[in-house]
Amino acid sequence: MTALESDLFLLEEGFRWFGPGDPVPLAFIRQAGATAVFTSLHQIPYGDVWPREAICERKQMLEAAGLRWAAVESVPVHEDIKTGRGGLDRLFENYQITLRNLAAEGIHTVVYNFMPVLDWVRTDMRWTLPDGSESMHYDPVRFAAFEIHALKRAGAEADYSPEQLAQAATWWASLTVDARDEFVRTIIDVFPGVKWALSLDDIRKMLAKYDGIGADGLRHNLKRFLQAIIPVAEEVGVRMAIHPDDPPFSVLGLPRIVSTASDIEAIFKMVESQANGLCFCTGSFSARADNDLPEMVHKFASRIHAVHLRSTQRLPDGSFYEAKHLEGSVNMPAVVRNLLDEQDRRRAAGRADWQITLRPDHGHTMMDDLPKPMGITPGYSCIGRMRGLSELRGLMVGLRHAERRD
Ligand code: DNO
Repeated sequence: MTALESDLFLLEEGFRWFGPGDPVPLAFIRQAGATAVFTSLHQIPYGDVWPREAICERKQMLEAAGLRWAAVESVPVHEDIKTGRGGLDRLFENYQITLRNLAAEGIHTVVYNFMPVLDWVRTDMRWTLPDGSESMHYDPVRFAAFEIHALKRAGAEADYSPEQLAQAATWWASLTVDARDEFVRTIIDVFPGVKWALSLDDIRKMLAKYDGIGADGLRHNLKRFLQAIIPVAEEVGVRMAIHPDDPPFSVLGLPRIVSTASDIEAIFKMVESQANGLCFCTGSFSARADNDLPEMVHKFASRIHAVHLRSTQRLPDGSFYEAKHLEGSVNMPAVVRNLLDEQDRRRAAGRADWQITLRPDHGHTMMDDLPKPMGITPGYSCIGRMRGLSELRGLMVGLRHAERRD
């Protein structure tokens, strides 16, 4: 805890780290002012047990750098669990053992998502802003070009207007073969921390596994997962935090069930337990105009176990880009106010785990990071995230001082 954090009871400041191969070293994270880290053992294949020794080794690595392992992001959920096919008993058991091993090492917060096939989706990882820094952008027209002209998904046309279809065709026709390849990579290579080198055919095969599943089927499979996992999480004191869909609407004709306030309510009801909670990601939720973020924080407060703070700017054509952390469509002061209030409630209740940890989610690629090759995971440049974290820290300090004046 920094002096500021302990004096003003700010939210704990975290930073994501992709492990020893991350071009951003732990020393930089500490210099950015963060005290906590969100990390994962990316080297372990989805569905396998995380051995206790490997967890311990990572934890010691962080502690040697003066940082705390605040949350695992993520213990990935195997696709067979989402589609409900294959040897589920073994997968559930492995996940349970992983939770036990994490708890035994003192790691009590686990982020995961239930997005089918792809994790997050953008159509441009290097979208230049007026100041010359780079952001990430999602444009439905370009996504239509991907689905229709590259992936050739049957029925994809039905998800777009005639204008969008025409624009997509024109844009696709304007690209060289190399530009098309690069664009396709942008869309399908988005699994944080791993490079799977998936092909379009792999994506087609993965999509086919969701044939006939639909939103109800996916909910059923999430409920089955929660019923298997949450009792163990409760027993060992682990808090599971589901990450919302990014973007929070259907893509590739796939169901999305973690996009709105009513989705979250439904998930909480699947298994009523404190251990069945949420990673509140303002960036993901904010890409939808009907999500009232401060209200959602207020409503779900007690079940928020991890926080990602960033903002998106929605544009009238249905596209959005990742804005500066305090700009864009998110009312960040109101969100942070409500989070501080929740943390105060937890502290007043005498809870040992009162501290809520945030991380600045994504940042712009800017300054000295700009000329670096794509070794930087899109969105995870050091300087841009440090700027975001600094702005968020300033916001928290300002809110705390305003309270003291009242
Ligand atoms: C993107 C991230 C997500 C998130 C996972 C959690 O930058 O917010 O990839 O880590 O969806 O499981």
